[in-house]
Amino acid sequence: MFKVLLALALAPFAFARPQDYGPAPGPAPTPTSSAVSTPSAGANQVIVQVGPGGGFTFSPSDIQAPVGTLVTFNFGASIPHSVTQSTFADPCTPMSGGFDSGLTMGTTFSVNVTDATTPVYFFCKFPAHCGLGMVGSINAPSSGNGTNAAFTSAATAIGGSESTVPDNGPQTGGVGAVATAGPTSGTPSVAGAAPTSGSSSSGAATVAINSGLAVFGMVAGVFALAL
Ligand SMILES: *[C@@H]1O[C@H](CO)[C@@H](O)[C@H](O)[C@H]1NC(C)=O
Ligand SMILES: *[C@@H]1O[C@H](CO)[C@@H](O)[C@H](O)[C@H]1NC(C)=O
Ligand SMILES: [Cu+2]
Repeated sequence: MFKVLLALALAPFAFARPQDYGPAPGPAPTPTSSAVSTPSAGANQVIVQVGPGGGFTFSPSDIQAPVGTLVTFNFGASIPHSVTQSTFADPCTPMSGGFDSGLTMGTTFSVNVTDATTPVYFFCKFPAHCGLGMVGSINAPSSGNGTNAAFTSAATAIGGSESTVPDNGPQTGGVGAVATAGPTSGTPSVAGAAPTSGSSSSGAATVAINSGLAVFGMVAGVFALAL
């Protein structure tokens, strides 16, 4: 009886564990961010929540980040969004040569800041989201022409007349900030620790570690049953 209880007690741990690090709805993302920044010794990383709380926003949306910063977008699991590079002049239109996560959910997508003097503007291509103000920027000027606020106003001015943008899947590259891979499954908590060992493998490491936790939990459950 005890063995069975132990197994039952361990089983939920195995499957709940990755979820512990998932995007927390409402005002709870603070533990996630601190869990992310603490282990990433020396590595510059900014985590951006995509559509937090079911809203049409990037949080934060006005990102200031020096060269070498990995800006990691954490896509929630509820509805698809994208982070698609555009231009100040055309907020809701993909930029030629820009990065694009493609529509995705339950994944992370990272860009590396390669030129801090070039403002990087981006939007979500899910129909209507850009016109609702689902846009953001990296290293936009804080005043004068090209601010994040002006960019957001330009997007909401387009509003319902936003044209639908086809989704051709992820596009690597970018201007001012560069993606080297498409979105990867997993949580950003472990990706936060990964930049020290490289960029493109961080998502894979996340999946491997989460799978490892699940396997550990299952093995522990089996051992308990065998006792
Ligand atoms: C980001 O790009 C810089 C070069 O601009 C490179 O030195 C650095 O290793 C890159 N960081 C990541 C995490 O890919
Ligand atoms: C305003 O800033 C944007 C983004 O940097 C730039 O593309 C545009 O040319 C600027 N316009 C003027 C009038 O300086
Ligand atoms: Cu969206």
